[in-house]
Amino acid sequence: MPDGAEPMSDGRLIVVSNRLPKGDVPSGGLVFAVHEMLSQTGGLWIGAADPTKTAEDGLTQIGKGVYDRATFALSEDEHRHYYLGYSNSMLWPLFHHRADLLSFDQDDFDGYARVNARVARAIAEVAAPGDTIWIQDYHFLMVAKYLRELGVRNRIGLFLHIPCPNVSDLMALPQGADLPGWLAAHDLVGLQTQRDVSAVSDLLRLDRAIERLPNGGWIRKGHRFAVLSFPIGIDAQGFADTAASAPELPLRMPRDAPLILGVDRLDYSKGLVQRFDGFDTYLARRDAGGPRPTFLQIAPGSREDVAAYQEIRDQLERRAGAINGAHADLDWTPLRYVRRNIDRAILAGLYRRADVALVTPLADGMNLVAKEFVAAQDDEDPGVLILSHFAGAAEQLRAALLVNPFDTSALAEAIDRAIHMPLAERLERHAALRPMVFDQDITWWRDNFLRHLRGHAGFDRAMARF
Ligand code: GDG
Repeated sequence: MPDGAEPMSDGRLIVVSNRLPKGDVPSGGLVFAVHEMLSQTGGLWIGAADPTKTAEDGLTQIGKGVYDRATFALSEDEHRHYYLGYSNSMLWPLFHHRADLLSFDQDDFDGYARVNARVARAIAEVAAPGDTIWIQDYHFLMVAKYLRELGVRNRIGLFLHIPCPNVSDLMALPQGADLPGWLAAHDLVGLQTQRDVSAVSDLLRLDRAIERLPNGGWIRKGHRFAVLSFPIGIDAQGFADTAASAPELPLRMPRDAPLILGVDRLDYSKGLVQRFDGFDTYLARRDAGGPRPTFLQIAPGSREDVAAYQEIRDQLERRAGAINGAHADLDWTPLRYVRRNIDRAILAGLYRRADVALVTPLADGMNLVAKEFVAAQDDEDPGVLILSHFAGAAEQLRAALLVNPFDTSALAEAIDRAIHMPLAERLERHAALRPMVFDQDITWWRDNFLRHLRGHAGFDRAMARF
């Protein structure tokens, strides 16, 4: 058992994430996953309140139910520095290997540290011995460190939803040398892929106070911790049911025309410009008498206060206009670009109707869209998943058509191949993908992580796993 941790326990689960669900049905990868998890286990979910003029310590309860919800306060200034600044203009680009997009500002880091310290104080106040604390994502990398400084000895886990930086990325982070120490304050650091585990192992070696244990775990100043991969899943059965009973789709296109679908938060990490370029190349090369596909890209805007997001939005709008300008006809609009948020049931129906899904991020922790597409398919007549090597999901979904998203020509070829793929090959690929999505679902992910964190499976055995 790791030092400094409470023994095995079944206390309450306390989860911290930046966002809490606004209404009853949350949208977005992380929020939906945590909602699914706490709906079954109960517990307390802590997230950021809407920014106000000033921010005070403590938590405000905002909902009681199967699980409780509470917010910590955030001033407008802190929102700018902690959320838009350090989290989304420093850590997000850096962890997605985009050091060219970093914006350096000492006030951003100070705001981040201040908010992380406030969250730690709030948790320390409500956590009882035996409670398990599960921190979600890159917004709270320093919370465990502050909790330890406050004397909190509970089990603390971190799950990082995004990819891990490599050693050379980290050199661009002014606080890079401290990151291994922040990670080491947890009992368990969960990552999406084995690739991320290797990257973090390299980072940990940068800190001389950290040593590798013979059983595969790590130790820093007497505190043992583990770093393991837990690929996140979806509620596959629930999503499959929603897709199979989806309402009629408001799509205006011939029934037999192929539908190619992309669904992404509008983010530069998702490879949307390269994807549009790949489709453009496909259109330029296609046989005039061949099928006339529609590529429907759904990309609701996010983080619109960050300059890099405004830029990618402008760029996409220009590309979409140019592509349709070059290839559209009186009775055919090859590219449809929808920036509004689509209802989840309609979305599920679109996945099912789609013949091809284009999931081509340049870097992505996991990518739930790839799994949702597989879950939504008709098992007798499945569509084809085109998946980037750089999505974490590619480690599990080997039977997809794997592509290099930077290679426009390869993307165009994959689209052509997917559109023409015979039923036998589609069935074979789908049969290999399906169990990865249905067996390693959201419940599997949660149970797996918590079992390792709480030590029921034996912490030493857990650490020996890799
Ligand atoms: C982070 C990591 C990791 C999208 N548009 C609409 C809509 N969506 C839903 C999708 C999917 C979710 O949003 C997006 O999840 P992703 O996993 O693709 O990406 P991120 O938001 O970047 O999530 C990622 C994830 O955390 C979980 O660990 O997989 O790598 O970056 O569920 O369906 N949903 C609705 N309307 C839309 O228009 N209803």
